[in-house]
Amino acid sequence: MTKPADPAPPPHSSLGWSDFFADQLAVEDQGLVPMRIATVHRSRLTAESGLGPVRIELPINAKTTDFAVGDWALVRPDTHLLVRRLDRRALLQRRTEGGYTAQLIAANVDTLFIVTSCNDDFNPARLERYLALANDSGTTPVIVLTKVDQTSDATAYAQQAAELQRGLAVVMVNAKGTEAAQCLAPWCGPGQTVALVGSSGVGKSTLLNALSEKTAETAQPTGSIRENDAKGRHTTTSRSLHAMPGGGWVIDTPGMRSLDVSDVSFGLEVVFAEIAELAPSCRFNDCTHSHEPGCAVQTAVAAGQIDPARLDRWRKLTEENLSNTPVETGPRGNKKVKPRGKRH
Ligand SMILES: Nc1nc2c(ncn2[C@@H]2O[C@H](COP(=O)(O)OP(=O)(O)OP(=O)(O)O)[C@@H](O)[C@H]2O)c(=O)[nH]1
Ligand SMILES: [Mg+2]
Ligand SMILES: [Zn+2]
Repeated sequence: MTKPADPAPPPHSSLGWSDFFADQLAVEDQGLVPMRIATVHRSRLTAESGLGPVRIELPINAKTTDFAVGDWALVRPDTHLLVRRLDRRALLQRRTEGGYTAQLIAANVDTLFIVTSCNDDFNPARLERYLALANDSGTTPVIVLTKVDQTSDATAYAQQAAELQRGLAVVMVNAKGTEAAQCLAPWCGPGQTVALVGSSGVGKSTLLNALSEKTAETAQPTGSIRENDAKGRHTTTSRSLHAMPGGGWVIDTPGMRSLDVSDVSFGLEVVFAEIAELAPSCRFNDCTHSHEPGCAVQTAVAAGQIDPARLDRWRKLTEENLSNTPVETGPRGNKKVKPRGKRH
C-alpha cells in the first residue's frame, strides 16, 4: 500500500497506535483522523482521539454492532463521520447463545486479564474456556485472582490456576487495595491495551478504577455480590475503553454468564499442550483419547502424568468447539463438521 507523504495528524502512540495501523493508511486517507472506538451502544459509538471523547457518526447502512471497543477507525475531523475501520491486530469475540453471529468483545487487545475470585467463582473448566479464547484471538492471557484478602488460601488457588496452561502468568490481588495497579503494571505500559473479562462480581470494574485512577465522580460503578453463592449482580452493562495514567488503555466488560467456545482449535491446543503433544503418538490420528487401543494420552493418564479430570475437560471443550464451528464445505458453506473419532 502506498503511504501518504504526510498522513493524518499523528495519533498518540499512547492510544495504542502502531506501525500495524499506520501501514494501512493510503493516499486517499489524507485529512482523516485515526480514532479509537471507546464505547459501543445500540445506536451510537464514541471514540478517543487523544483530545478527549468524541461522538462518532456512522455512514448509512453501517451498524454499531460491526464495531468493537478498541477498534481503530478513520474519521472526518469536521463531521466526525466514520469513513472506514482499520484491520484488527487482535479480536476477542464469542458466539452468542444459540446463534452463529459473533458478539465482539474487544479489538486490538494486547493482554487479556481473565479475572476470577478466591471463592465459589473459581472454576478451572471456565478458566480454560477463557484461555482458549485469548490464545485464539491473538492476545496474551493473564489470570488475575481477586479477593485474596478474603481467604487464607490464596496460593492454593494461584497454584491451581497456574497449572491450567504452560507459562501462564497468575497475579493475586486485593482489587480494593492500594497495590492492585502496581501488581498489574507489567502489562499496562505505554501503548498497551488490556481488557478485563470474567463473571459478574469478580472485581473487573474495581480493578478498572484502580488501573485508571478514577475519582469518585468518574469511577465505573461497582456492585455487591450475593453472599450465598458469590454471584454478582451484572452492574456493568456495556464495554468501555479508559486511559491509564502510564499511557496504556484498559477495557471494562460486563460479566459473562457463560462462554461457549467455537472456532478456537488453536487456542485449545495451547491450553491443553500436554495432550496435544502426545496425540501424534496415538495409533489412530483421529484418536479421541478415550477408548482407542494404542492411545499415548491414556498411557500418560495411567502413569499419573496427565490429570484425568483435565482430559475430561479437554474432551468436552473439543467436542463443543467442533460442533459449534462452521466450516466452508462447498458452495453452501456453513455446514457442521463431523465429530472427531467417527472414521469413514
Ligand atoms: N474484599 C474484596 N472485595 C472486592 C475485591 N474485588 C472486588 N471486590 C468487591 O466485589 C464486588 C463486585 O465488584 P465489581 O468490581 O463491581 O465486579 P465486576 O466484575 O465489575 O462485576 P460486573 O460489573 O457485575 O460484571 C464489589 O463489592 C467490590 O467492592 C477484592 O479483591 N477484595
Ligand atoms: Mg463491572
Ligand atoms: Zn489417544
